Amino acid sequence: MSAPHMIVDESGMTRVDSIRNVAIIAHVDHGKTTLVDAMLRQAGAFREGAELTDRIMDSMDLEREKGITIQAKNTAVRFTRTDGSVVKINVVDTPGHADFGGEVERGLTMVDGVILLVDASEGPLPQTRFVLRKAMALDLPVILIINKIDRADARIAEVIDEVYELFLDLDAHDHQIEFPIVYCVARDGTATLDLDEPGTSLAPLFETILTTIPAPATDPLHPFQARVTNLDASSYVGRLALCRVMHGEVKRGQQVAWCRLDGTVERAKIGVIYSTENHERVEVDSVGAGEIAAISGIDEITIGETLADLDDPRPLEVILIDEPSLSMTMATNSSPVAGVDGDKLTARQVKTRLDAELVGNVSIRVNPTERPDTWEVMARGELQLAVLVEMMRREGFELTIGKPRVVTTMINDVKHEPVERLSVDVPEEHMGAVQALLAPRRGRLETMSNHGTGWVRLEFLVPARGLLGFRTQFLTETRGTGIMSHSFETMEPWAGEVRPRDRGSLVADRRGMTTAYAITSIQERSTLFLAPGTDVYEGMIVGENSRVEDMDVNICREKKLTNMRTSSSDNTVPLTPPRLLSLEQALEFIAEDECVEVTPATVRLRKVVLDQTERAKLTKQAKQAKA
Ligand SMILES: Nc1nc2c(ncn2[C@@H]2O[C@H](COP(=O)(O)OP(=O)(O)OP(=O)(O)O)[C@@H](O)[C@H]2O)c(=O)[nH]1
Ligand SMILES: [Mg+2]
Repeated sequence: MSAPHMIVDESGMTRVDSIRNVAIIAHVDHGKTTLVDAMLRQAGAFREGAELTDRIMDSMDLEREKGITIQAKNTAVRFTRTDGSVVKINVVDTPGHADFGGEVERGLTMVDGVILLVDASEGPLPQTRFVLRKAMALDLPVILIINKIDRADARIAEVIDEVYELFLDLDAHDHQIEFPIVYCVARDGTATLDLDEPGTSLAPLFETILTTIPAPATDPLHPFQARVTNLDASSYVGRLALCRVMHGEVKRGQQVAWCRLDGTVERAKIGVIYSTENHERVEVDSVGAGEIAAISGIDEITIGETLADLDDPRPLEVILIDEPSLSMTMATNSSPVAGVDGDKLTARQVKTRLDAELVGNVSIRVNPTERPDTWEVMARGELQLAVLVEMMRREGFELTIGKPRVVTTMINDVKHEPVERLSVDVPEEHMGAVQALLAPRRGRLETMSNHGTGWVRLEFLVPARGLLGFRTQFLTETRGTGIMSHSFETMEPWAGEVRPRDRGSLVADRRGMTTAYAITSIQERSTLFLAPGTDVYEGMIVGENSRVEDMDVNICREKKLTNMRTSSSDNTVPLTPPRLLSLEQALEFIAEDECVEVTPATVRLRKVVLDQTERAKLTKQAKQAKA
């Protein structure tokens, strides 16, 4: 590695001019990871003829399957200036889905500026607002990229206006509004500063990064200091602390001070040091100010701690991130068919796994409950919870997951709840239906814009509670055409009652195997979640009733064998295909007294109380208590 190039700027600050640290932030799917691909390609990260995968940074299985980024990750590309000097640009790719916002907050602590990327047709959406608000709070300089300008429905000028409006809405200072704009087609790897001149490479973007994102500032007299911003594990060296070095330098094997979150300072020895080159880690002997490095050797280090000079340890302040807004219970599997296909069944195994998750996942919290086999897991949203559960079932766990609930807090003795900013795009004719859906959920219409294409965009502020289970109804009401997204906005005083699901569940009344015969008669009154030939047990939810109440059904009924054919049309009643629920949909669907059984092979919905007599008793008691 070449020696860092230091300069002293006008204000007398020393800067590491051979480095730039930048994060790419945006709403989901606007093209961040695709842009990182193109940056890597053009920086010569891949050998000639190497097989290239798309979205190379989305390396987790679930990221590839879902087509979204879940964890923030960093890459580094080298850019040669016209004078021949080389600059290393560390790029942090962040997730755009609101549930993984904690990753964005963490990513921002590593960088000196951001690329705010906005889709040329979709414009700013709730998560654009969320991430920009976070970047502005840290006063990070912004480069605006309008991406996907190749889209036939691109509306570039309008989208830029919307971005300016967003900045004003977030009370931006003058210097924050003076951002450069780069127009890109990330998929083709092109960028231009002038729409009349189509781009041919990303060079204009690299140039803009060098001029807009300040080189890392450092104090040459300050003792060594590095902030731990992320954790990773390596099978060779164990836990890795991802650090942003603020001042000084650190060498392999060096003794340092480890300033812990609890305020204590311990002596520690640096193991191996890795620096990022392209999308890979390479071992280096030392790292200096401004760099992002992965350091091994300290097995219990966690996010937010500081590595510092042994003789003059100065801890950095701990960066707080938003609290989780949703919680659910996670317990061992208590269904009658527990243990059939999983191999991690005990409370101790669940606890150990949750503890491991807490170490690297800063936006999750886990609390004990009064039951030794049950925990309360708190996260930013349903998808984040579902991703954790999905990872665990793939590892062999069997679990019982309770209904997600919003997390409330007391502010000045008043109960407050999280409120989300919801944006929906729907064909004009469905506008009324969407408003009708949101009214009982206490949604307040904030803005409405009509792009003159037959589609409207509505923005609401809705208590997070009101959005639980909303997506399914929204898709039904808009005939599957509507697009929605939401992101945390603020805490507000409790809004009062929100109307729950207006349909009950169909519940199996015995253990057995479902039959086509029983299903044909039940399907007229309901939507079924499973096909004939499925094993069920008493208390398992098999479908959605068309009425508000739950209904116990015998879905295993066999046709009575008689000598006479009762009807010639016996086998002609067609079976409606079942609505198979994904884990997320199952979590959305369940009511207060229901839960989801998750095993490596299946997702089943069930009543918390399985026995129908006992359940009927409880329902009656609840009714009496209400009256
Ligand atoms: N037409 C067009 N499509 C693009 C362009 N850039 C990206 N896409 C497509 O947009 C989709 C989303 O791209 P990603 O790069 O995964 O988006 P992302 O912002 O990383 O998404 P998250 O990480 O989940 O927030 C992919 O299907 C890309 O192929 C572009 O310049 N033009
Ligand atoms: Mg991505």
